Amino acid sequence: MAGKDVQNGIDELKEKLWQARRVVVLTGAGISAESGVPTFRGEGGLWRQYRAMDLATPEAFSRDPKLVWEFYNWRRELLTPLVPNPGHFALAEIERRIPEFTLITQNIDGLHQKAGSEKMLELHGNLWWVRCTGCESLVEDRRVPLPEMPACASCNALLRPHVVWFGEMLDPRILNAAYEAISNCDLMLVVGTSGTVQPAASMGVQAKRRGATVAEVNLESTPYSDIYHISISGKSGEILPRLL
Ligand code: BV8
Ligand code: ZN
Repeated sequence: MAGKDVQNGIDELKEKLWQARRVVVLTGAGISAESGVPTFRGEGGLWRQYRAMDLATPEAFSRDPKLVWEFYNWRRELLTPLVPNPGHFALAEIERRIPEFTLITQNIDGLHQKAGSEKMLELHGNLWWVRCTGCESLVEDRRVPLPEMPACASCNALLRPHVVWFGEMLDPRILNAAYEAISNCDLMLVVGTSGTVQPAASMGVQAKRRGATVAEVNLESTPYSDIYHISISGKSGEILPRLL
């Protein structure tokens, strides 16, 4: 996308953004890429000879919980020194200026919270929280790495990462809150997601169907780039601050 088109896209999006009352933003791995977090489908998405998709499943965890915990401990170690980038901070600032704002993220890295985002929904859970496979107790545990085969403090059953694996249902309360926000927004901004994973991938189209203006900010084009009203190609860490 030539610089002029990018600037036109930004100008058009800016105008819509600052006249909107209700804004929803959906983010994916791309918004954390400039913080050094490997995206799922980029080359960084690999760990040893595994693809993230093969390990982020309940089947992988029941077959080899030790291997799956090694994968999540690797991500926890990798994330520890990383910090939010200007794209995260720009969204936190937009949240403060828009009357009704909801951030919906597919990411589990916690960088939005670190950047000051508060009105947000984590569709796929959070890497820093663990849940007991026995008593369902849910705690934030920032030890890096976690002990091998971590056990629940109260019932001693095996803990699992508090994330949504492929093939698992999303938390219905979180999903309903996301659909509520999407159904009533004036503008939806979709940032840094390849639009591969459901149900998040369909949310932009759902917003459009309900009459919202939908804009995309993404490094590459996606299956939705020609469907949304505005599509800006570039790095979210460079584009989003230009909206302020
Ligand atoms: C569900 C947590 C109902 C774990 C994640 C066939 C078989 C099996 C399942 C399915 C199937 N067909 C559909 C499904 C459902 C499945 C699915 O969608 N599969 C896809 C892959 C086909 N979905 C589910 O299973 C969901 N549950 O549907 O429940 C159900 C239940 C039972 C039975 C039937 C139905 C659960 C999905 C949640 C999975 N968990 N994460 C973990 O992280 O370890 S998803 C994972 O992928 C991350 O959360 C990530 O965010 C997400 C999506 O990826 P993206 O965020 O889009 O990242 P990606 O790398 O793909 O793209 C990055 C983009 O950024 C790129 O476009 C790139 O160009 C761009 N970019 C890069 N740098 C920048 C940038 N953009 C801007 N600036 C930059 N600097
Ligand atoms: Zn327990």
